[in-house]
Amino acid sequence: MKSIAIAAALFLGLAGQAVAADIEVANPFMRAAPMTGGTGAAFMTIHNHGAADRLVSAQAEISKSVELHTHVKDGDIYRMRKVEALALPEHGSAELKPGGDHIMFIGLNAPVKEGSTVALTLTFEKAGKVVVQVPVQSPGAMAPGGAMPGGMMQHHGHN
Ligand SMILES: [Cu+2]
Repeated sequence: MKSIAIAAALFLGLAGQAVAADIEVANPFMRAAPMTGGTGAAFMTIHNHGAADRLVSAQAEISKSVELHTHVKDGDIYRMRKVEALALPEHGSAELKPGGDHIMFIGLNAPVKEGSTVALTLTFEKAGKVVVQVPVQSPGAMAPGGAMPGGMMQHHGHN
């Protein structure tokens, strides 16, 4: 019984990590977003330990909609663009990071405060749903657990 309890604790208790089938989400973070009705963005590394898969959607309670976004170069400017899916190669990973692919929250129901946690459900074509607890960091955070002084790259800036 003891080992079962420990296994359950490991499965449920690891903050910021979720494993469903072959999917493992590491180092999720989101930037604090001050405006109700505004947008927010979340980032993470998704490891795929199985056959090729695709992240096809994301859901959260915090906003009216959640989209999968990437950045594409348009002349000298990088712009965000909605994508239908993010590819996960066989035994590969997808890195969602500022300036690249990300999860976009549109129409926030309330300000998202630094220090809080957002429950995000990711749906994969093959692996199914994975719930990730995403810690909220400073508005200019560039990496999990760290912040870029001065919020050098704002998500809205598309720079
Ligand atoms: Cu976006």
